[in-house]
Amino acid sequence: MYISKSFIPILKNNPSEAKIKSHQLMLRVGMIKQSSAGIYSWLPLGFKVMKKIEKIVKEEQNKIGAQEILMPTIQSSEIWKESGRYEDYGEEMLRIKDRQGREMLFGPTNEELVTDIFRSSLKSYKSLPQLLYHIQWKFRDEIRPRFGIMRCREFYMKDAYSFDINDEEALFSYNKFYLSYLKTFNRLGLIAIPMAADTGPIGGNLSHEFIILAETGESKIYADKRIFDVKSDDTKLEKKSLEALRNKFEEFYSVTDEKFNKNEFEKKVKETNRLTTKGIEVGHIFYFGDKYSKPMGASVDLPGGKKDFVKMGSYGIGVSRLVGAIIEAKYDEKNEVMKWPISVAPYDVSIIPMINKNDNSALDKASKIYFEFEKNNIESIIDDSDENISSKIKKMNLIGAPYQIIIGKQTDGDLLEFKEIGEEVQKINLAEIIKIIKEQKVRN
Ligand code: P5A
Repeated sequence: MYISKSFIPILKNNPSEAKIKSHQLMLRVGMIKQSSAGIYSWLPLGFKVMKKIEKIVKEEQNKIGAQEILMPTIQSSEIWKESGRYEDYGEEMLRIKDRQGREMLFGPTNEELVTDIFRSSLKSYKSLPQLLYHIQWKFRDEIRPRFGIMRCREFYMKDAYSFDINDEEALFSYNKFYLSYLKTFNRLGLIAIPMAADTGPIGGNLSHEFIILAETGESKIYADKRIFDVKSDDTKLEKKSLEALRNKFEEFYSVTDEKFNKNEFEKKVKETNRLTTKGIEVGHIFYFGDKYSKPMGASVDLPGGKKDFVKMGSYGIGVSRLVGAIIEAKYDEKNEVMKWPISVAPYDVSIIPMINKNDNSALDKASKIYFEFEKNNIESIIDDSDENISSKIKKMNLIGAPYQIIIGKQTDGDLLEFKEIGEEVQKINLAEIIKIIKEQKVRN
């Protein structure tokens, strides 16, 4: 992409309405544009990042055998009356009447709709387990939407649902998502810690939030620091291995505000290991058994001829929130430098030529490099404007491609000034640069 042709509306200064760094940066580099309170349009740069996050989320869902579907955003109130949540959900639910006067709503979540799909399609235990997921816009009429896309009214969520024959199998499904979440967040360059959490309006008695640490987070957390050392790499998709993983994490105290108990915390965690801080909830998983299947009559035939209600769980990831969460984790606000993990970076590398009025040689060189990158599936962005080199670097530091090439007067022959954001400049040739970037991309 040439910056002159791009739709990246950059602001000179930080927008004053934004209180946290992710919101500031997203407005500053034109990733999003507010259309009304808590509702945003996604502009090219922001949309690119969100789509890359979505792709990783999908890949990790597919790996545990979840199948993708797509349910609508607008739902009928009927199924919510069956589950009993139509009244309970309260003012957070956006209710709409169609031209026939039917009560509809913009889905805040999909437990009812997916239970309805299940009950009308599958009848036998032989079809179990089933894991279904979709990635779709949700609407929650939050009282105080804030921090840009972090707590907004319309947001993009991956929600998955599991259907099992009994508690034991359902727990196996739950644990598969538990592992897949750790892997997903890891690929996004984040360290997300599973924490025992409240179930709120979704229900059930087993639930974990996945939290990344950030001072600006809205969730208060209490943890034993040693939980950060727990590794999940060697976990297999087998009951025992997954249980062992959960046990490894659960050895260490880690809870959100609602589950916090001061005495317990002080008893279980010695003072030097106590961590009290804030975090951002990027995922949340629930096990609620027959909370929906029972009132909605979603049952299966069991081996002996009896019937039972299918046991369900649901599993959410805030795909749009993750864009902000990654910025909170990676943006160096003081120096105004963003470095996206290469797995989700809007561009892999920025090319910054020093352009003089009567001399196009740096731009020509930049264009050649650009096409060479393209051939190698490396996405680059060239700043072909006639601004001076330091304001170009500033701009590219905000856009946050993790690598930069600067083409200045000193550039001669094959050697290029190449740097990874935050590291020293190296003088190497294009083939070596391509090799470095490709290796990083494969690893992620
Ligand atoms: C799980 C999937 C659920 O809705 N039902 C289906 C369950 N869980 S949840 O915790 O309420 O939401 C899942 C994730 O969605 C993100 N999220 C939000 N993102 C932006 N703005 C909001 N207002 C918002 N509300 C929830 C969070 O990442 C949450 O973990």
